[in-house]
Amino acid sequence: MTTSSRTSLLDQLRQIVGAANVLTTGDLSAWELDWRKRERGRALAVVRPASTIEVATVVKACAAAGVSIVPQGGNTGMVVGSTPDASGTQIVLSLLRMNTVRALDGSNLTITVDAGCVLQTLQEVCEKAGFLFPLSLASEGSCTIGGNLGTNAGGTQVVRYGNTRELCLGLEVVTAQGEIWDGLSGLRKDNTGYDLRHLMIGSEGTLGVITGATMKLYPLPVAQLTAFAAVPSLDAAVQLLGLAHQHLSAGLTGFEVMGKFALSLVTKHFPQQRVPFQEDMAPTLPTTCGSLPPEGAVPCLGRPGAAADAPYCVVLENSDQESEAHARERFERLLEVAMEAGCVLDAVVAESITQARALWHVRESIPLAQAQEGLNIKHDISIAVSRIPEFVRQTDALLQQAYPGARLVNYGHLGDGNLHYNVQAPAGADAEAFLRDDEKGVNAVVYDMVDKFKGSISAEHGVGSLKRDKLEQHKSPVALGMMRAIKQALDPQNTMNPGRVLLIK
Ligand code: FAD
Ligand code: 2HG
Ligand code: ZN
Repeated sequence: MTTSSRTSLLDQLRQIVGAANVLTTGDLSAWELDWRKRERGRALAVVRPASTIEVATVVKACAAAGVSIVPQGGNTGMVVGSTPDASGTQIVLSLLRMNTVRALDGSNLTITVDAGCVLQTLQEVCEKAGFLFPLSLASEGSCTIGGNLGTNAGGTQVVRYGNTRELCLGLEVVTAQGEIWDGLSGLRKDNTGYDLRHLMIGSEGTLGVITGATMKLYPLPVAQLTAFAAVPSLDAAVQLLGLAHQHLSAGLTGFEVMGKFALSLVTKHFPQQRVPFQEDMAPTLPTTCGSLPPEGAVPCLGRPGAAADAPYCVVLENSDQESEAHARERFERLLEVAMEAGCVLDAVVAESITQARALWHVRESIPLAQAQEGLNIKHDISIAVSRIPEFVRQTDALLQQAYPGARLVNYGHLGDGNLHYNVQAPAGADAEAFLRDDEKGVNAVVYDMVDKFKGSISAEHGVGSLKRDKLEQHKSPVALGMMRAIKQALDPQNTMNPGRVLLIK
């Protein structure tokens, strides 16, 4: 790009969104550095439109200049998909100024919002109006609904409500050519040919820019119960999941597993948090095994010290439309049966919303604790739930043999068969050197095992640029061919988030 065409494009962009919303100088790291601090890019400019028309006009101007666009929401993505490459030629299109709630239709059980709406804001607006918007991720204070749709985010309520895809009834999209597609129908039935909404969801900004969305709402649950249970093995956790499905049916809204080492990172980096069943608590507190402020102690259901050496813990949640008493009775019956069956060693059931939040907070703090511990290798994988224990046994053994001392941070959404099977450098080792020297080898071990167990190398975080090469190796050539044909048809100039998801030769 010549200097004069660059200047001319920047002038056009300033006219479209206002000079204050075209950032080219100063510290742009909030837009240029990914959340995991894996890669720092350099943008030609960060452009912040305030409306769909502005997005369309920006996209048209960039397409005419042959300049590529990286759509960005909260920049909390895990796979280096929302930051520019190092060329200094890409526009970061930040949707954060587009944060209006356009309409809430209580009878249709839908809400229509701008794509830059922060997830937590959306949850709060819905709750105030008496509805539940169930998508829930630890990054909800900064991720946006556009980013959630772009990645088809999962989170902690998928076992009951599905991924973001299942929660979406309509989209508004600016195409790679700068046209506006209004698909904000809010219809629950519409079989009029190819479903473009589902093509856009999970396309990580490579097919167009999502500017608005119509999402499903649910009634608020009458009662919500949360337990933190220590289990003797992953097999036991899977057995507990089966019992939870049987006893709670659609009331089961969350089922998360956490390995002992993952929990120890929370204790280490956030010592103010009380993690139930950590060694220093259970044996010394015979009737209370984790005091969760501010209400105080939560009674344990098991015998004193029963959970001291548990290799895994589970957070499970039961939401009910009937009374609190009914829900609690059912939930405690489940835990009793599970203890009799030997698949739960000990458990605590939160007695208030504050305690429930504290238990969830422990689970949600794991990625943050892991980031504090240092750079790490993440594997966001899915395997049939029934095969997860065997996968972990075999893969743990292979990794320990090839990379002695590597620390396995294993946790995730067991209810969905989705593990965050992450690897941290051996204690005391240089994390950067570990990633430089061993990331490829570690990935090869894990992803070959994922193939062997017929799993997926990306369950919920997407592909971005970090896993693009892995996709080439692990996805079928037929599937890749169809994906390339779609990309070619919708974005023939390859200006929408190029280099992400697919390698275009
Ligand atoms: P960004 O990071 O800005 O973008 C993500 C991708 O979507 C990029 O490819 C970008 O180009 C594209 N994109 C963004 N906006 C648009 C748009 N309007 N139109 C088209 N494309 C767009 N993910 C999960 O699935 N489950 C979890 O439980 C989970 N927990 C997390 C916990 C933490 C602490 C963190 C930091 C992240 C977590 N994530 C999780 C990952 C991340 O939060 C999600 O991927 C989220 O959906 C990204 O939203 P965002 O607005 O930050 O998107
Ligand atoms: C979670 O489930 C997120 O907490 C983040 O998906 C996972 O950091 C990770 O590996
Ligand atoms: Zn996750």
